[in-house]
Amino acid sequence: MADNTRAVTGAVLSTREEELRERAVGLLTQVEGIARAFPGADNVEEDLRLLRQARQQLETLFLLVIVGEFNSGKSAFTNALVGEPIMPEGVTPTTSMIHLLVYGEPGPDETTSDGVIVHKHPAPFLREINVVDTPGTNAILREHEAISQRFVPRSDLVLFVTSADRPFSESERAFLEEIRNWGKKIVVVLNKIDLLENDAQLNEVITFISGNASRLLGIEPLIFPISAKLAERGDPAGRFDALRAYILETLDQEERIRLKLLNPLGVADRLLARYTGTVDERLSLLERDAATIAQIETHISDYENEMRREFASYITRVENIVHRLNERADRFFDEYIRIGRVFDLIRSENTREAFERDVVAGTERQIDDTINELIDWMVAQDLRVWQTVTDTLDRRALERYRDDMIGQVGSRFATDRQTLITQVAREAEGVVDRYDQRAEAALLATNVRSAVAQTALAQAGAVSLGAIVVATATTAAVDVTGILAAATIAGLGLFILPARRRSARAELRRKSAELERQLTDVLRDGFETELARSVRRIRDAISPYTRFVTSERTRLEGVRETIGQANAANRDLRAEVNR
Ligand SMILES: Nc1nc2c(ncn2[C@@H]2O[C@H](COP(=O)(O)OP(=O)(O)OP(=O)(O)O)[C@@H](O)[C@H]2O)c(=O)[nH]1
Ligand SMILES: [Mg+2]
Repeated sequence: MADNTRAVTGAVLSTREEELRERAVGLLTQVEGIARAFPGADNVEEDLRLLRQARQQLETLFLLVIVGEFNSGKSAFTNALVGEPIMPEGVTPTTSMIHLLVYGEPGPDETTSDGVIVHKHPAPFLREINVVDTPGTNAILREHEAISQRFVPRSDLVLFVTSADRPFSESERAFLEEIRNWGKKIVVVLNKIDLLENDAQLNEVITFISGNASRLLGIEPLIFPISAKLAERGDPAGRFDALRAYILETLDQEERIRLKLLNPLGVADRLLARYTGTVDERLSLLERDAATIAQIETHISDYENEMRREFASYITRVENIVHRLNERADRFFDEYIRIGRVFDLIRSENTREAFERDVVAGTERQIDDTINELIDWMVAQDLRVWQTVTDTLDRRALERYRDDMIGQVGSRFATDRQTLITQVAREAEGVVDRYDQRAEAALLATNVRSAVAQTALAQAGAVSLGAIVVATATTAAVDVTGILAAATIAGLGLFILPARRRSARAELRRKSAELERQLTDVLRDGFETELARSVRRIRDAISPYTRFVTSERTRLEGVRETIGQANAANRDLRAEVNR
């Protein structure tokens, strides 16, 4: 052919085949990237090995792999196929390693790094096809089966050898299922037909095999009845010709290349299906984590709402106290700023004493008690929300067993995640255990005080909010009365007193309203700052968990998308190869 470009797989590929081969390599690279997105997961190393092999497999001769239960006659069949007694046969489990038969001058057997024994032989059959004889399945020697299992993904075509005296056993069904899951084409070799008495028995066995294959595995494989033993002796009763013709002629050059190109697609398919499962499992786990975090957020916003609602009632209480103070001050002026009291007014000491007795009264205590009550209540709420958060996290941490039962989530991811939740839960628990309500209240009081100290309300020497309020109110009163005493009365005379009283009251009312407003502002600011600090502390404590859930979800959504693209590429390529 004119467009032949490159010699691989023992054949010369057409441009189209070469292009498909390159696309298959591209797909394998893509799947490799996906595998690497699961660092530490159980199968990743093995998967990367498989993908490397699938890529190498595209460069080698067509690989025919003989599998089946121990003693079914795989080695005898291999010998008959190649036409040389290369493989030892035996009644007990005989073949214990993978044997690769390739064309070449015989020399000492080589063993590859992955434990495959390579035999070179100049048998004509091997010019176009490499043959692999495998250890039997279902032997008492379990590692034999594992070795063969691991090799299956490399095959371009699987010949499944079953023995006429025990066809289609349960272990054969299981092994066939494995092969099918790699997307392999399976051909059944029914061996030892010389043990059957007649054609009726043979037909019975064939019907039994094909019935079970389609019922249990959904496949309809070609079945070639043979006797390897007779074939080895060159006896036509071994019925080897049909099988040989199938392998060499039906599976012509083009068909072999097609099967070879399908090989990596089957591997990609299976790995992608598994990764899809892993991603889905992880995402559903993370979804429940996100629900837990959302639940905590709900607790936090409930807490904030409850705090603000309740705080408003405390504000009202403080406002009422100040309001009553102002009312008393108002009455005080009504009573004191009159001509009959002029001597008291002139001696401002007396006025101050009277003011403190009649107006201020227990205001300082009342305010301070209310503020302390507010602080205690805030501290109790803070502790309560911590307990709720701890409970929520603990419940999630305990759901581990249920989650684990759902499936293999991939060991490192699962343990990382579990460690994180447990850690965060422990930390929250630690906060609850060590919670010192008195110390928290003292801290809160200090914070409120220092917030007040930075405002216009600040009064030198006043340590509590109550003291500040009282000092402010008194100062205002003294200011007002002071004007009267020092300047007005002496300078302008008594006749203007009623007018001054009006303006003094107005001035005091203005100052009182200002005081009330400032006080509310200060309290609200202090409260909001403390509430924000409390909420931030909770969010900080759970943030490692929140960050993990958010970043893993984003990452896995990305991986899921990449898997989707790889699946689509795989489907397209398969359709193209099968065209
Ligand atoms: N009657 C009969 N015996 C056969 C036939 N093919 C193989 N045998 C015998 O069955 C036994 C097992 O043959 P092997 O070729 O070693 O079987 P195997 O599947 O390679 O076995 P393991 O390597 O142990 O998995 C030997 O004694 C063979 O002589 C056959 O067509 N007819
Ligand atoms: Mg053998």
